Amino acid sequence: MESPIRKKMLQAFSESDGEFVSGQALADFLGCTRTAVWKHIEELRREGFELEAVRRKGYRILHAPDKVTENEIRYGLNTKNLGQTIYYQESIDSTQKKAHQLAYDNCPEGTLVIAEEQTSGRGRMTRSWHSPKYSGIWMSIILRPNLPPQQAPQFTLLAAVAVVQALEEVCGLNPEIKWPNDILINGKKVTGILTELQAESDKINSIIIGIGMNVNSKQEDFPEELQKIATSVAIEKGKIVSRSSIIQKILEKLELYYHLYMEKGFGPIKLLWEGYAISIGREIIARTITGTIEGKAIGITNDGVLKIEDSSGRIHEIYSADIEIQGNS
Ligand code: BT5
Repeated sequence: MESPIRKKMLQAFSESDGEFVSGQALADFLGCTRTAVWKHIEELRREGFELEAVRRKGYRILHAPDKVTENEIRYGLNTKNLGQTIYYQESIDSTQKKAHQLAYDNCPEGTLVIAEEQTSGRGRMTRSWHSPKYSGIWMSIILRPNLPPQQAPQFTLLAAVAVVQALEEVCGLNPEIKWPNDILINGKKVTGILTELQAESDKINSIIIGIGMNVNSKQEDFPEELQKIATSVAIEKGKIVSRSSIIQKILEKLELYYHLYMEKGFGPIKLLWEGYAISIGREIIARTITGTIEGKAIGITNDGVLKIEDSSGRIHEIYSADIEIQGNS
């Protein structure tokens, strides 16, 4: 975690909206000396913040670096809970793994675990998730809804809606969702979501939502086996994009839809989700742990479970699977 004083300092800059904040005002606000203010300003510079210092006016931030440190994310973040506690590491094995530990140790709800790179990023089951340094968003968020464990898979769909809308609003892209956890642009995967649980038999203790998004990777940065199936925000947009602004928007949307969900249930989320889903109405192949089902995806239930109608008219309910859309694998 980073220094609480610097956290407060960024809050002061954030509120000043690009205007100068005097050294004295900062010192008063932080309850420290002007020399201490100067030291923290230097620390921000070392982190890549570009700060202008003008005599008799004070300091202002000209440019925040594109890192995903606690400071970067907090500067301009508009949430009440989500991302208000941040655990950042330059390099980590898996943010998901760390989030499990923090959740177990009773960290505050909304805690965000984020890293510039993951050395053992993971997907569902035993799959790995390619997470190279600085080029993507590798993060996990801890929620503590008072719900039965069966409802947890709905959070994957809720998170998918938040991610799609963040990409629309921040980047002007039009991603689609492939049930349950893939976000695609032009048929290629830009984001994967991994929802995991700590629960007792009838009650969720923590939901850990892992989000992996390729942001500034170039096509040749992907390993051979991902070249044909993966894409990034920068590839689709044709330019580099700030990761922290996408993260902030995802956190804001997640908070919004989390509250909506707790107030009104899954219904409104389901409607939004359906508006972005590509698999619905298509012929698909669903590979589950127990076997393969082919048929038409006819929708999701009110619980977020996928319904497939096979050629004999039988309807299957699928809780978890890999989906291949026919003629568009
Ligand atoms: C997922 O699994 O899509 C969930 C990925 C979640 C990653 C996040 S990053 C932060 C947090 N910490 C973690 O350790 N994990 C979470 P699944 O549906 O099982 O898809 C995995 C498959 O996606 C792999 O087998 C590859 O084929 C493919 N893949 C791996 N890395 C990729 C990447 N960077 N971009 C696109 N596809 C990738």
